[in-house]
Amino acid sequence: MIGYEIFVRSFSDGNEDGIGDFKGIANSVEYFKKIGVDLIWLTPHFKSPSYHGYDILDFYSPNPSFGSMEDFKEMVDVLHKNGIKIVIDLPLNHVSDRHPWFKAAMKGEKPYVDYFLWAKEHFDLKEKRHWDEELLWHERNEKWYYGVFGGSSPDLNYDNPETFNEALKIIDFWLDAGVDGFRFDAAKHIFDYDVEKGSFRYAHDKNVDFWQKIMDRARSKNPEVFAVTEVWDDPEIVDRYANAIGCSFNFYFTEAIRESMTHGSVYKIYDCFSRTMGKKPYKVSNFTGNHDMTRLASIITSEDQRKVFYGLLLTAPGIPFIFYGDEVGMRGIYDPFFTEDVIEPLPWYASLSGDGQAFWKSFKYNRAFSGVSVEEQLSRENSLLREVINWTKFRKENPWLLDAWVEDVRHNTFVISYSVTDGNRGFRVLANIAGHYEQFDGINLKPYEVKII
Ligand code: ACG
Repeated sequence: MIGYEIFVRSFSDGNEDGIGDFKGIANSVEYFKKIGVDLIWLTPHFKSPSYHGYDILDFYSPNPSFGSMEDFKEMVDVLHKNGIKIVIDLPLNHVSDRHPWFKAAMKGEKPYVDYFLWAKEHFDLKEKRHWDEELLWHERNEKWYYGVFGGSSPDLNYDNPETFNEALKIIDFWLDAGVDGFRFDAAKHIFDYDVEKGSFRYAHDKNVDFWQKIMDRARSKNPEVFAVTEVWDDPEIVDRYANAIGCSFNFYFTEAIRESMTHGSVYKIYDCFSRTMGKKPYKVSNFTGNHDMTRLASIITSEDQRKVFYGLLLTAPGIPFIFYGDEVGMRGIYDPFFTEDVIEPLPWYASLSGDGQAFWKSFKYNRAFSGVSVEEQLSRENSLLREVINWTKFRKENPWLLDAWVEDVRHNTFVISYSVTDGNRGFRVLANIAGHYEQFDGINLKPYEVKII
């Protein structure tokens, strides 16, 4: 199984309004097959006032810019008929401040007041998030409410069993609509405020228990349901959530390879493969990048080195994910105040114009005729995209990698070497991240070569 993250607005336009949509995704099945991906993750497709969609207005309606519920179901059908699974992004932690629940709560209406978290006297209302300078508490009409992702997205209070029941209803609804599973957004934030102490604190055990119950419900409806968590934290913390949910994004993989390749030494890759890819009770999900970070091609600027990245990604165990456009070398530098830079429309054509091309924003990082388009990448021999396709073919020929693990990780300064096995089958990988010849364990490696023995 190979995953592919799609930012819906930016992918493919099926109704000539310049905005990517469900129809555009259904129209792209041949592309998915060509590049070898068979598990699509859609970023939030619900009704929402923002371009990113993570602040939801209605969990039961698709964003009208992307199509109707009928269009959504048609897309799911087309994907399924072509052997492609689909998971939806589910931000259960918060809603939009324009959601009817929050509006009712602001008016003091029951039961909605208890759907949210309100300040008490001993709370520190000036406290900021631990990773940046954003405030946790927000004031409106002299009422203070909690919103870890800002005032426009108040957190839901899951100490209230009624709120939890709403979450279960949402899970049921979308599984009934035919989706194969979920990407659980902000999984470590469900309980991240200590109301006794009046300060921020992750309650990991309580969060894991929450997800376990959500998964029990999802599995009772579909025993094959697939879910992946977003827990952007140390590998040891990620483990705890992954055990309950069954799969988790391995942020350390993305970070370690980026760092190793820019610094010219594989040490971080060695540390990452040793720490995160041993035998586990869950599936690990390594990925090229996502919509919250600078794009791979803007960090690892050498295409040859990026080919090595794909070699590591597609020989490692679990479920690899490609962020749409990374396969053609899309660029974009993450700016927390302007996140649009990393979610530019996928350039289908060298000229950036033609059927299906999305246009909702102008192109800042991915210009016409810059070599970064599906058209140019498919027509050039030895392009990044052609290499990605070779690696996804390799992956398909080795489906056992899904349940494999890594053993015996070794390295010198430029070469990383590891065995991948499922207990029955296996191979050894040697990858040279440098632009010169290397020798490791008596084996010669060309510049940027990934060798499988
Ligand atoms: C998700 C989505 C994101 C979305 C939301 C809210 C959550 O992908 O698009 O925002 O629905 C934190 C959260 C994540 C969140 C990101 C954006 N992502 O935990 O759930 O912010 C540290 C912190 C992390 C933090 C990260 C951010 O620990 O918690 O992620 O910084 O940079 C090592 C360390 C690790 C450290 C990293 C980076 O890996 O181990 O701990 O992470 O280094 O330093 C959307 C929009 C937003 C909007 C919001 C409402 O994109 O613009 O505001 O919705």
